[in-house]
Amino acid sequence: MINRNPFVLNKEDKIYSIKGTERDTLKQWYYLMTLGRQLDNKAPNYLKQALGWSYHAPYAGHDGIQLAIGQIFERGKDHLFPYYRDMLTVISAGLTPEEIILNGLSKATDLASGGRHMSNHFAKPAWNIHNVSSATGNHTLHAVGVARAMKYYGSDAVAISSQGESSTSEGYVYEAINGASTERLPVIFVFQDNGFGISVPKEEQTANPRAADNFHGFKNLRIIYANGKDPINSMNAMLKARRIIKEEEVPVIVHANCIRMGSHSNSDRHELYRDDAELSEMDLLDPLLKFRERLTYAGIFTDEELTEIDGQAKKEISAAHKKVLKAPDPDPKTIFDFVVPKPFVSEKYPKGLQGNEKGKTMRLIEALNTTLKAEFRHNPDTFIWGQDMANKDKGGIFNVSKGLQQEFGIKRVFNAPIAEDYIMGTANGMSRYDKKIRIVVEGAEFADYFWPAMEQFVETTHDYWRSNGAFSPNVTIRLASGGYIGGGLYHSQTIEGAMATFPGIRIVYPSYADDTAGLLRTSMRSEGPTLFLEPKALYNDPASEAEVPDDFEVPFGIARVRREGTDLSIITYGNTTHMCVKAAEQLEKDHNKSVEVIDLRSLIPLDKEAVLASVKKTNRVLIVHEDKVFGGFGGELAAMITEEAFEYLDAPVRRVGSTFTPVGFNRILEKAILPNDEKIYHAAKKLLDF
Ligand SMILES: Cc1ncc(C[n+]2csc(CCOP(=O)(O)OP(=O)(O)O)c2C)c(N)n1
Repeated sequence: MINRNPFVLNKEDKIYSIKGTERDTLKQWYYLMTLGRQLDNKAPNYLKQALGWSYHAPYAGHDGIQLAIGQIFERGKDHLFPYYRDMLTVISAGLTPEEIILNGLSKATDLASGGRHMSNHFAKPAWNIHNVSSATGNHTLHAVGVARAMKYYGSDAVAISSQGESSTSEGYVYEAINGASTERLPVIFVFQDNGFGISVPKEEQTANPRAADNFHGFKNLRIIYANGKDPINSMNAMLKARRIIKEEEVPVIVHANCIRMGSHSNSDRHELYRDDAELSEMDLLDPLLKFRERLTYAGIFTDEELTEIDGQAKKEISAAHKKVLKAPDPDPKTIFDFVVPKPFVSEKYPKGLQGNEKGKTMRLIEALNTTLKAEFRHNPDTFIWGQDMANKDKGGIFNVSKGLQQEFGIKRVFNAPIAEDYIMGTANGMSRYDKKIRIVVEGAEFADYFWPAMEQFVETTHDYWRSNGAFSPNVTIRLASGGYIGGGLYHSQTIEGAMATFPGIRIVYPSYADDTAGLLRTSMRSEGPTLFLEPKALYNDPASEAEVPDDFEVPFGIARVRREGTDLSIITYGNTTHMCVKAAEQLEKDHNKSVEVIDLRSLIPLDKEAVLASVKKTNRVLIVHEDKVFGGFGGELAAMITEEAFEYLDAPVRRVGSTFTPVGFNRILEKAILPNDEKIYHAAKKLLDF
């Protein structure tokens, strides 16, 4: 039996030729290539038989470069980000036909995702072969992130990212290559150029005939061209890339010329946009046949010997096929498994004390700053980056990160380029290196600038579920949020309403210094992503002051009763918490009404029990938040209350929030748009009178 597993070459100085390569090595390569091609040809049959594999993108024509990527990948050390066409890449890296077919048929035991992610998205997390997105090419950012960790921890591993040439037009690919070049990171970006993005020829996609040429201006970047159809040439190119990374400490693009022998995928018909002449040429250029011809022409193998190897591969596939047909399908009961990892559980404050803690009195900004520092001391594998947040004595535009770089150094505390997607994507990537790593990012300078990072935010919310629990990015995303500063558009928005629609994220929104410290600590010690929204108007507001014990921790999903009452419940969080307390106090004074104020602190997970208990006590409820009423988080709360406590209600559930407009710059406009004490007071009074 031929050993199909890759032998770790790692001989960067080696240069291959047909005649100068050991016969055994050539035999293994041929075996991998014929095995891959037979599986590639067999995949569509599964769909025809209604067994699965409904998405298959054939790789035929990319044989050389894919063999080479898999061969130079060092298992368990390097990190590989294959794309949907990379079947031979992962076979060459060591995946078995059984593992490939399990993925194709979306079985429960599929290593990549247990049937959750699309077929042809191959992965083996235990070997650092990552389960990548369908958003084509966005794993370039993950490769850069993990490479940042390789460099920081002094590893000589490399990150290999693979994609087609058309997806290099995506902005995030530019961000990835720009960043890898600036930071001089060990990444090999492989562009497999088959001339098409589905039906679109590359000349309609990109400025240069070779997409890699678009990146020539980067100082710390090398570009290598390879014949992606030829395994020998491709091996030499990939080894050269490794060699350059070692010697010059710069990232490398390997631009591999390939052909696409088939349609883009099984839902595409290339005869609709390619003519007969072009299609018939594909067969003449078939890389597997060419390799076979070279092996026999050079007298290394006879035709019979190669046919015998074809037969061995066929047998292996047939055995794998039979096994996979018996493998279990995913169980529908498991859909709620692995949405968000279990959070850090506080031993000191298991019930989340309600405000009697003793400690230094601070404002919100100091709570953030001291907790960040304390956690950086607690866990040496903690990092933070963001825009304009760390340069000598300047600790960010709001001073939250003041003193961090001086104490923890520029390798743990640093500025990011103005590229929000890069900030998020490299955080996701870096946390793939080791579970012990914790990353805090300032996701954007103002929450309103976070939108360019949305695609990586979505990615980050998917990862845990999509990988069937194998990976979740340990990232706290801090965002200076909200208005009341006369900031106008892009400086006043609060975005939790939109963000809460994504399963897979925790969202917290404190409004006092103690909760800020406690929730930040819990976020930074937890596995999985947390969106940490900071009401920036309160950073220096004395209203946010509270006593903060040194080691304070606040569990997620526990609301805090800010004021007890019996006549009306106000449910709120963030900036409006303080306004609700004031309105409640005024109602008591003016009308002798007892108003309860519940500060949610954490939106996901939500303390439903506390909300429902309060509603059942007061029978009236007002929901208040700064975000827009239309499409805001309050809509979810209102629906939940009416569904689960309708019989306790003596009045309709009402909401106060901002208008369905952007937030205006002039203070007169801002006041008309955002909620305030007065608006809350009147809405509460109406409900009390109902
Ligand atoms: C962000 C994103 N946009 C669009 C798509 C749809 N799509 C899937 S494959 C593809 C073409 C990609 O072409 P290329 O990068 O050249 O790779 P190839 O499929 O040719 O190997 C497109 C547009 C996608 N998957 N992701």
